[in-house]
Parts: sequence; structure tokens; C-alpha cells
Amino acid sequence: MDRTILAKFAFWGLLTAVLLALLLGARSAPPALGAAAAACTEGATDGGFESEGQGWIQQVSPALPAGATLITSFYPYSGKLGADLAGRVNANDRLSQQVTLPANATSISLSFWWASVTQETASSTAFDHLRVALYQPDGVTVIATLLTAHNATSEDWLWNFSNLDLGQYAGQTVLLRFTATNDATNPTEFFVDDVSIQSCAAEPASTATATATRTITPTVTPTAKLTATPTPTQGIPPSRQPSFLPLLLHGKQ
Ligand SMILES: [Ca+2]
Repeated sequence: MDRTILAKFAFWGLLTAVLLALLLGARSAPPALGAAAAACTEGATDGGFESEGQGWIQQVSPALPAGATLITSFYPYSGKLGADLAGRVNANDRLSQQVTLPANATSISLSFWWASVTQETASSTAFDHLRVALYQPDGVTVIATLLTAHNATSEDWLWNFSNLDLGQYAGQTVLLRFTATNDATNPTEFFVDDVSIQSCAAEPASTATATATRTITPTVTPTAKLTATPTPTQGIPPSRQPSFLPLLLHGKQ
């Protein structure tokens, strides 16, 4: 076989290989069908409190001044309004909302921003608390405590972001509750804003996939996430340096 014929064989062989590779490559990477985008829905009503807390149940103790509620313009994370809990001695303030977590969700996450300002001076002793928990709709039976913060968890006025996995509660109707408590001296005020419950399902929804994913969802570990999540994202306005004057001005003491 002379060199010209060999060269022709090599050329056509190479061309065939390239065409085959292109063909197989196209087959092994089908268009976006298998990678359907997740469709997500918002489960919280007025999570940013801009509608003055519509959808939230407020339980306040001791009573606030006439006309005051837990939704104020005092220190929102975003927008004009936010939730403003405790900040007065012996306070036990609750902000609750009933939500149904979709059964077909492949992922459900609860996120929110929270901050605190305290008159306590201990650097680590917990006197006043913010707890985030899921209850049965009766508001009595605790399903899970998702986050616990206290007077010494965060710097004053610093906004902290929390993002918690609720995947294991898919299909349940629950009461999401923020509870802030103060002891008898040196109050701590807690702020919450931009509460969001994102439930996502593959599109089109696949029941088999959803079930498999839920069963391997790890248990929520609030403590670890709490230490990992604090992120200073918002500067402290000079006028809000911790002089505690705002607490007094706020008329909550
Ligand atoms: Ca807001």
C-alpha cells in the first residue's frame, strides 16, 4: 500500500472518529430536560413585616403602650418595618405564623435576619433569650427548636443571618414562632426581619425524588449554624451606637 492510500485511510478514519464522537457526545448530553429548574414558592406571609405583620399572631407580655405592637419602624433590617421583641423587663413576646410545608418539596429553608441590643454586661451568661421554634398548630407542642440566641450571642445592633433546613418537615402544617424573653433586670431587645420560607420542588415534580431526598435530610443543628452564620452586613448607624438611649426613647421600659 503506497503512502497516498495510507494517508487517505488515515484522513477518513480520523474524520469518522470525529463525527462519531460528536454524535455520541450529543446523545450523552441531552438538552435541559433532565436538569429541570427547581420551582420555589414563598411560604411566609408578610415576612418583611412591611404590611404591619399581617398573617402574624402577636402575643405580648407585659402589655405595650396603647397602640404599640411588635411591628415597628425602630430598627428594621430592610424596608420600613421590622419585628421588635422584648426590650423590657420580664418580657415574653411571641410572634407566630402558621405555615403548611408542601409535601412535594425537595428542599425547604427558613431564613431570617435577627439582631439584639442589651443592657446586660456579662460577656457570656445568658439572661434574655430569642428562640425560634416550630410548634404544632395548637401552639403548645414543640416540634423543634431551630435557633436559640441570648443577650451575649451577638454584638449589639449587628444583624445576623440564619438559614435553617426545614426539609424534614415537608407535608406538615406547623406554627413558626419567634419568642423573646427577658429576666427581671437589664433588658435585651431583639429584632427580626425578612423571614422567608422557600419551598422548592423539581419541575415536573417527582414524588419518588421528593421522598428520597427528604429521608436523607440531616437533622437541623441550630447551634452549629448559629455560630457559622453571623455576618456583619449592615453598619451600625452612628446614632444607634449602644448608649441604650434608643431603648428609652422607644418607650419600652
Ligand atoms: Ca422589613
